[in-house]
Amino acid sequence: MLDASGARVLLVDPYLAQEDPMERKFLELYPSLGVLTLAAFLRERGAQVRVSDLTFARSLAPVRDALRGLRPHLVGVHTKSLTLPRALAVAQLGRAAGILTVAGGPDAVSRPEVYLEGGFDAVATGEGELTLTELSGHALRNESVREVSGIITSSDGKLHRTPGRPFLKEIDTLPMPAWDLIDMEGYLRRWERRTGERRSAVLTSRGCPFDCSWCSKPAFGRSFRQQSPERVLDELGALVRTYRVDYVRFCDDVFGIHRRWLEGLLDGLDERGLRFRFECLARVDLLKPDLLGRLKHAGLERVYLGVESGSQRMLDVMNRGTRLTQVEQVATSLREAKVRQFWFLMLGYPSETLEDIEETLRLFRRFSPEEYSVSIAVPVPGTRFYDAVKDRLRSHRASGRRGGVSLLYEAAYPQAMYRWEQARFRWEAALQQLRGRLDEAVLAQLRLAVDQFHARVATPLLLGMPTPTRSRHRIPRPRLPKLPARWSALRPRLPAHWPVR
Ligand code: B12
Ligand code: SF4
Repeated sequence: MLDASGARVLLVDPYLAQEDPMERKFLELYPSLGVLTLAAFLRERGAQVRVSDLTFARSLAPVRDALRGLRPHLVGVHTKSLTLPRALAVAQLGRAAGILTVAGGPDAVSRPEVYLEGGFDAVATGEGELTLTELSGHALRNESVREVSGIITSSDGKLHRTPGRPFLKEIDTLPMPAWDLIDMEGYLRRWERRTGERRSAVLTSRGCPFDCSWCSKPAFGRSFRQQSPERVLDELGALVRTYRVDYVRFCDDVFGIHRRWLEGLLDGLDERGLRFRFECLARVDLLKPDLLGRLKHAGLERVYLGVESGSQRMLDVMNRGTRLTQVEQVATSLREAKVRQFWFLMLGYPSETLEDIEETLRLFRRFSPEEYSVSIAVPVPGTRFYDAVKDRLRSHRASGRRGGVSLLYEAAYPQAMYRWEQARFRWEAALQQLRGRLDEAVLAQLRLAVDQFHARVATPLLLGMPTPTRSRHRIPRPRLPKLPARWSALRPRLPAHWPVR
């Protein structure tokens, strides 16, 4: 067994929530399970580990303090594309102190050259537990790390990649995340203030066997390994007992792929009397509608669904492997089981037309999920999508701060068009909120007004067409229910010169 006894290791999660407008708005804060598992693994192998989690920090001061206090042999930095500048700043601190500084995690693996040029000594590829343990031993003994498996280094501007490591076969033996090394209470209090619940994240598996062409899976590729229900129940029990967690987010790429596993977990929750509410991410082709009743009873509150598009053609282009009929079945079953559904939708994927977007909006209208997010497709380095558009990138910080909000490559339509389409989904969601409070006929009129504005004004304008009458994106005028008399004043009045079919 690899050993890191005597090594002092500082792990840094360079995320600064204060600077992330999305986080400030939606407050989706969970500690990085990758960092906490690495920390626990190293500790089990004899290293002295400290975690500098910058989530609630306002500067790099905690890293400076830890460098002075711990005098680590190795600094390991977790990376996501959002945190690139901060990660590079930490690398500079490590380098200035003469400490071996290693980057790992999704972004560094996708573009190692950026991290190596930016001051890191090495980038760890794939699963980090064994690599980091070996690197720590080398750092302690002041040995060269150049031939350690699973890393990339550079010399004379050339990258040197050592052979990768096989994935851990047995993930049941992984230690529980080192929650004690971070401000767990800070995370939980924040959630409690916002939702009244003490929320935490749990991972029951590693990897995903599917192959959606925009998805970045730099750490685990298409491998899939699942912890046993017993191991997961132990971790859940510890969170409930030690931290009084009462809401769990299962962070697996796809939760509950196998029916027997899911049944085992549900049985175990009953047997151990574990009570909490939970949410998870599922695929429409794998969610088991017949288990929804049991899941709801066990505490299932919300399911995140990667619906992505209402156009089957686009789902096929994305290599999603799902059918619209499955979306329809699952959306209906969730509604019947009274489980909230959160749909992820994506606009702006290559080859998508305005008609595809219209189909997505129609699907959204039909099923009106309780929650949703409509993002603009983000080309993440290392994906087939990124490779397809890399010559058309508008920003080198693809998937950076404005990821999902701004258009990051030259797509079929101008950015303003996608922004407007996003606004149409918001409008639709707002109308659905008004259901029950406003008459259906009024809602239909309001919907029609926006659809007409879209077809006759917004689309031609945003696509740079000279006059509204030349719009190619006409929409059929639906048959509307008659307005009750008291609402007739609200009937949208279009300017007299507008073309009316
Ligand atoms: C749960 C999750 C979240 C949660 C929790 C985030 C968090 N604090 O970790 C929430 C919902 C808040 C979230 C938010 C975001 N996420 Co997220 N998230 C995930 C998800 C599904 C699981 C993460 C996880 O726990 N993985 C399991 C652990 C064990 O794996 P790991 O972190 O990769 O770590 C292993 C290795 O990478 C390596 N390693 C990692 N760090 C280091 C460091 C060193 C030194 C070494 C040696 C090795 C090493 O060893 C670890 C153990 O083997 C992943 C997808 C995935 N499957 O990883 C996306 C993912 C990480 N998220 C992603 C993104 C883009 C985001 C956001 C930027 C989205 C946004 N625009 O807001 C934000 C970033 C916010 C943040 N806090 O950093 C992308 C990252 C892509 C990229 N290249 O950056 C991923 C990969 C999803 C995807 N396929 O696109 N996310
Ligand atoms: S998007 Fe989800 S289902 Fe598709 S490959 Fe990525 S993790 Fe797997």
